[in-house]
Amino acid sequence: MKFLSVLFAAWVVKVSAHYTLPALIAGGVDTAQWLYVRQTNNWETNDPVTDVTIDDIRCYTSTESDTSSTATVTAGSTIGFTAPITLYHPGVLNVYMAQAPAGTDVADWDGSGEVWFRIYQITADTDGGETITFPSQNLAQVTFPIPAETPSGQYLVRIEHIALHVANVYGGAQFYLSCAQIEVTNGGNGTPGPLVAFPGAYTGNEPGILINIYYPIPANYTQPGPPLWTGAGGSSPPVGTTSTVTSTKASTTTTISTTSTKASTTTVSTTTTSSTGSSTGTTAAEYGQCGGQGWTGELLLSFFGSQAPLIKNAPDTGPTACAAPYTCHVLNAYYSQCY
Ligand SMILES: *[C@@H]1O[C@H](CO)[C@@H](O)[C@H](O)[C@H]1NC(C)=O
Ligand SMILES: [Cu+2]
Repeated sequence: MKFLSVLFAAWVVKVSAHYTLPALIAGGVDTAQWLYVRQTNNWETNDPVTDVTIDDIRCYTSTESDTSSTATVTAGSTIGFTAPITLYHPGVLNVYMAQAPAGTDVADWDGSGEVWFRIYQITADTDGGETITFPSQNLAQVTFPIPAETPSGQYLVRIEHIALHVANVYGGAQFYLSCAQIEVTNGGNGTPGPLVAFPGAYTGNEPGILINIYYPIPANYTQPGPPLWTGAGGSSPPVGTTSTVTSTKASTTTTISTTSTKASTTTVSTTTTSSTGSSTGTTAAEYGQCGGQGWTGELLLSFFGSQAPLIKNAPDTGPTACAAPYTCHVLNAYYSQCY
């Protein structure tokens, strides 16, 4: 048994870490990993960026120096990213675009400068302090439209999932991100903005980045980033207002401008971090520990559902279930908590 525990510990260190967003969805096709998406430093480790002031917050390619093929997509069409290991942490999501300077192939461009505009988000849902939920959690893919008004040209598309499970301290938020290379065709005459730089867009002190999502439960949530750009000349109109879309292009623009951006979320959920149901005879109270390395094999079970039988023999040293109505959530490799 001791040998097994040691083996499990090593396994956890190697593979417990996190996730990546390595593949572009374009033309309705789920393309190969790292074909149109620049290979990120964490392609093996899956580790996040936690320092918003370093260049890696842009495309996370400092050690890979990778460039990719460039996918051709039509303005107004829907593209996306897949996450082979689902976005299993509670967090929020942003998508940014940046146009390569005229005459520069996007494959030769690093995306530096105040060039990034934000086109899509999946934020957190709050209700005044009763609950906070994260609709992007556990997604295996994320799709979103390229605004129809986007001018034709070559762009980087940067997706980031900001995991907030340990964001209660500065530098605790975890940025899982990658950049795809696309060429937008049949574009419009919009002026994307406002523009921000990476690094520069975030200080790390934003209320949506430096936040304790557990206690007290936040009454409201402020999505990090500049206002969304969904077409036309400036930033998006306030949610709920009607915008006049003069473009003759597809109705996509109208939809985005006038409805919640959540409408186009693809909800593909393939894993669960809940471990209620397994039992050691006792349950943990609210905010109590219900798993983690050295606690039980339960953490591994939640990461590797199909491989669970392999680890059933891990020693139980504490409760793995939560008192009703709470459920067990994996915060990191070492700690799972009831809430
Ligand atoms: C909630 O709203 C208040 C008042 O606008 C603001 O100060 C605070 O930062 C917000 N909290 C979050 C987590 O966004
Ligand atoms: Cu993680």
